[in-house]
Amino acid sequence: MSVQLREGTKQSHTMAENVGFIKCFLKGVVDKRTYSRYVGNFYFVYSALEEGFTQLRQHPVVGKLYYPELWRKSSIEQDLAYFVGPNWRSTVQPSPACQVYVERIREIAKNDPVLLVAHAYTRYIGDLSGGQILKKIARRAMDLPEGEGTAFYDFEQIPHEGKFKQRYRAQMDALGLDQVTIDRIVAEANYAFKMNMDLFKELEGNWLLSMARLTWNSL
Ligand code: 1FH
Repeated sequence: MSVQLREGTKQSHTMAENVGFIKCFLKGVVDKRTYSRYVGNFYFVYSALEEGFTQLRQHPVVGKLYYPELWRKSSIEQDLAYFVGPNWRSTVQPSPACQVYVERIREIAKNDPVLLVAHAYTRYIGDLSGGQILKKIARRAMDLPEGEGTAFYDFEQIPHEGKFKQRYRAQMDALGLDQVTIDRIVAEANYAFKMNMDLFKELEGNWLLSMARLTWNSL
């Protein structure tokens, strides 16, 4: 199943990399305001995902992928405190695309739990793969001091990201799922990629506004 997930989402990955906000992010053009919206949305996404895995800890399939060392909620809380300030909880809100994403995670946690595997794969394996590159870019783009605002990318309880990914893939392969279920999970992973893209697209609009505002203010 791990191979089918990788092959089956390759195209979605390429598409996601090509969203304007991400292209700019990769070039190092991102402001703190847009970035805190980005991380803020992920606070709600990971909260829903991790709540789902907590509730389903005893589930015969989903319970086998219970790895709290992957969880991002508390690291994102640290980053939001840095970017937004101590009162971030009263200001940070999920965007419309974020609400769709969160609702989908809640719905499948309730009605079709095996599909949560697709969401964990898309985010966590992605975080473990591209995270270190994104961390460097974020630090450089926003001129962040060492160790500030990048907790999102640090897996303190996972010393070897590559080894952990291998273990995780092996665990997915050992779930013993039938082909119909695997196909449904691959389809859900592509939907997860699409919802990520929708989040990035929203930010693209916000980012353009921020840049216009900056330009205006410096005239
Ligand atoms: Fe990725 N990704 N990713 N990625 N990614 C890799 C593998 C995965 C980037 C780099 C890499 C996203 C984004 C970016 C996944 C999900 C998501 C690998 C490793 C690299 C180097 C390939 C390997 O091991 O052979 C970069 C750079 C990104 C920014 C442009 C977003 C779209 C994630 C989904 C939401 C997943 C699931 C994998 C694992 C594949 C596998 O099964 O092996 C990214 C795009 C990040 C936009 C932020 C914004």
